[in-house]
Amino acid sequence: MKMKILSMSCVLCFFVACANAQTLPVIVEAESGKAGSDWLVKAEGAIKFVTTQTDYASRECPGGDHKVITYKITFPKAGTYDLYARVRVGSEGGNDDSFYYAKGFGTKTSTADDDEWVMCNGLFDKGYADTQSGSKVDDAGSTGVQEWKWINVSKFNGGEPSVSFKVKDGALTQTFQVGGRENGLDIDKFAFGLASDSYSVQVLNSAGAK
Ligand SMILES: [Ca+2]
Ligand SMILES: [Ca+2]
Repeated sequence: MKMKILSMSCVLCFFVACANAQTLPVIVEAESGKAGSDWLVKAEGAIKFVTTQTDYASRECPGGDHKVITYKITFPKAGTYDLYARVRVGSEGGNDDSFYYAKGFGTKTSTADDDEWVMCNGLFDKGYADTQSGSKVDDAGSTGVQEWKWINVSKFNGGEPSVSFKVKDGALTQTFQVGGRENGLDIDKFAFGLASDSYSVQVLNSAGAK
């Protein structure tokens, strides 16, 4: 009987260890990229973020290199990753709530209509706020404007079908680009998390925190 209890507790330990083995998301500070001239880096307290100075150059794509930010990201391992974004929509709500992200890794053409870029629009009432710290960011969520919030961009159709990002062995370092669309949207950071895992607001906020 004692052996049985012992082996049961071993099994429990094993499951707890597995639960803790979740791969942490890769955090990409929005202000860490090579930004085109339309982007401003701002700071509020400990938070640094980016925001576009002008409204649309195009309603289908960034519309110019001045609207693009380029990141180099090294992933810990191969896999399919979801893209998350931590954003804050301005007081004009539906006029302050969109950006573009590249449809897959690599350097895209900033003026290439919509086949190289995904529109991520309609964020004004989406997202998971910091107050929802235990909530899993498994979809777009529902939170208002003028507060920081996380969105699983890869699980949200913001005007165009969303995409996930495939990382292969031997090619762990990748180029990723985003583009400005509406002004009034602040972007603090992005995260790439394995599509097979889910992450709470708390985990997304604490991973890579500095
Ligand atoms: Ca605006
Ligand atoms: Ca930031």
